Amino acid sequence: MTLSRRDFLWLTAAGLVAAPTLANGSIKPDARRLNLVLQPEQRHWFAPLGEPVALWSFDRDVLRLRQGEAVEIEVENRLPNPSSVHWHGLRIDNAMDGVSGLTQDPIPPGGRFLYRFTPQDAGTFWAHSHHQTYEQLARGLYMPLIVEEQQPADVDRELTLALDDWRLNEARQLDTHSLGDMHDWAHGGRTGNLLTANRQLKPQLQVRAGERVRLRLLNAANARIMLVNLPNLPCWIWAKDGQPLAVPEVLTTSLILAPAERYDLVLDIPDEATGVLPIQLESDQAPVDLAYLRVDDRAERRFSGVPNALPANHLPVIGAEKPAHRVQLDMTGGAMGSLRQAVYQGETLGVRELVQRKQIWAFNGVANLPDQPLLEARSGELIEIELLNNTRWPHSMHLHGHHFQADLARYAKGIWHDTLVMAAGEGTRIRFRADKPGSWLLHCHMIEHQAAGMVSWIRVLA
Ligand SMILES: [Cu+2]
Repeated sequence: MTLSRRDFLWLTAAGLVAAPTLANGSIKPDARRLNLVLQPEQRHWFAPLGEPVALWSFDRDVLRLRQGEAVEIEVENRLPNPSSVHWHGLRIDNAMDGVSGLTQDPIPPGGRFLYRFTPQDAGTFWAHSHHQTYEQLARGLYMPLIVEEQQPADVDRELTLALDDWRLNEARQLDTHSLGDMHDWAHGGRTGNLLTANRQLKPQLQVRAGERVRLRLLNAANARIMLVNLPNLPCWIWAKDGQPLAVPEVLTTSLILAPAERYDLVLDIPDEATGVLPIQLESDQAPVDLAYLRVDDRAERRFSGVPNALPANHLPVIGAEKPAHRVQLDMTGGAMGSLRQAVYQGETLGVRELVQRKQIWAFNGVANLPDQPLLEARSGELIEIELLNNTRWPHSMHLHGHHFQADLARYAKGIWHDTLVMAAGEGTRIRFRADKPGSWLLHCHMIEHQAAGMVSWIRVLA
């Protein structure tokens, strides 16, 4: 393999991250430079009477980047633990994907890492820890990431809601004692007892009657699948996982928002709306209010009727041709499952031994990251993976570095995903074209399931 000068620059940048002064010297003049800090946070959810809740966070609420604009993001780790940052849904170089142990070493406490990339796709993404993720996500180490279109979209206002589900203990602090709880890991993952939107309790977001609003929704929870309701609001799905729908789809039921999924919605605030309009989660009992749109005023209506599609991003085309690679991914394990044994770190183990090693799920009979990839493809080849959820649980399957299409009837044909929720017992074929060389994870984003075995990877060769 020959290296171009550009390749060489990437390599040196990756190698120099521990020394910021040297890293500074390697900045390309056209890249926008940003700093991000991973840090402890005190969140005053129960003020003025309660103690603040200790979380971990990025030092900004939302990261906004621009499509096609190169950035160099220096991440500084001021946490007591190592960490790394995954730019979920961005199709960037593998070395920048932020998967500790696979694409980089974790950033030690006090350390820095320089991420350099150019977002190709405009849309709604997010950044989150990809080191000890079940713990770091539960502590709040994530942030919405918006890549702006080159032309502003046809709306009066844009809002973002990052939804989360926290588990607090009786002292109203994060329940860290139950991190790693094997019962959670074998069942539906770690669900919580406090729901937030943008890390706030039932925030009120200002709108005006008559406005068209773009609402970006992210499920940042470890494991809770959320059914989101926007009662009495005319609403269309504009994009899923950062990729616009070719034809916006009217939303008539609640929206299934699984961990790590994002939707961009278009809402028309009725001309006669007043007061507060709830955004709710369906639950077994009464719906739970997550946030409110507070109608403060009235605007002249500028937009009505079915919205135009957002401009499509330039994704590799999925043709009708025969895929170069066709593999199955047999998903097994978990409570009430039929897993009897699995290979873990090269050794075949029975269920009791697996549980001792905190493993209880398997892909193709292997618990956790196998030595060999699920498949090896060349850049440009079409891949088909048949995902078979042979468990009693839903799963939210995420492929790194690529968007894919699935043949599930509940999605319009041609919708792109980087994360796909599958019901218990469900099967689907996903198709995508191998893009950038490197090692790309495929895992469940109900993140305890990943920790307990549901993770594999593909290798893309140049
Ligand atoms: Cu899962």
